[in-house]
Amino acid sequence: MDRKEALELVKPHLTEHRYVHTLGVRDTALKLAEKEGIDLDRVETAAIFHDYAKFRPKEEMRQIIQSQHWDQKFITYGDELLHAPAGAYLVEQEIGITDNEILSAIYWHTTGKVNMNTMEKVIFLADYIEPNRKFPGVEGTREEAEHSTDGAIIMALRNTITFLMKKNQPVFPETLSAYNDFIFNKKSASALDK
Ligand code: DGI
Ligand code: FE
Ligand code: FE
Repeated sequence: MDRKEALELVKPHLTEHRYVHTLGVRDTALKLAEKEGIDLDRVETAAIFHDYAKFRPKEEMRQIIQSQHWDQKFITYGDELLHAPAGAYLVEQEIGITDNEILSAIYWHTTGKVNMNTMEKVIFLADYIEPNRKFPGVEGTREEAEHSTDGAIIMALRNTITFLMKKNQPVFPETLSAYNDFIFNKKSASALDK
């Protein structure tokens, strides 16, 4: 599938704002992928479809997670989590994407996970730092991403976990595990330690 076709397929499923975000994720993911030395075409496809299910009815997404026997905590830890695993299912069913790495990058793009592969990292981070994102802390994370993909993911996870805790919301266990995993595997001291 070429880029133009992929964009035409995703567009009707998104609002204008979310489409612009998707283009930002695509551009940012391509830059990160180039730096990390991974396949650009597949990263681009994952980026274009990462929020495919964002506006699906919540009940439909819950049904998918139930019928696939996926971790039911995706249903109980907050509705914002539904579109990531549901999106992986729907792009396989409706778009015909069968590449498991692309599907996994979509599945985990909201929560992160332990032992992320490079494509999962690139999509997760690009979603957080793409140029249209405006939330507090994003500037520092963008800067760190210039030096270290893992370092920037630690910052993104920390910001998200802190944000959820301040709002008295539950934190998906795999998100906490991802944070611990990156901290344990951190290669050297960096701006993060200051
Ligand atoms: O879909 P996007 O807006 O582009 O971004 P996203 O897929 O990262 O979703 C962001 C939302 O997900 C935001 O409202 C915070 C929420 N979120 C991220 N990680 C967790 C989470 N919510 C819960 N409850 N637990 C998490 O671990
Ligand atoms: Fe998303
Ligand atoms: Fe997104």
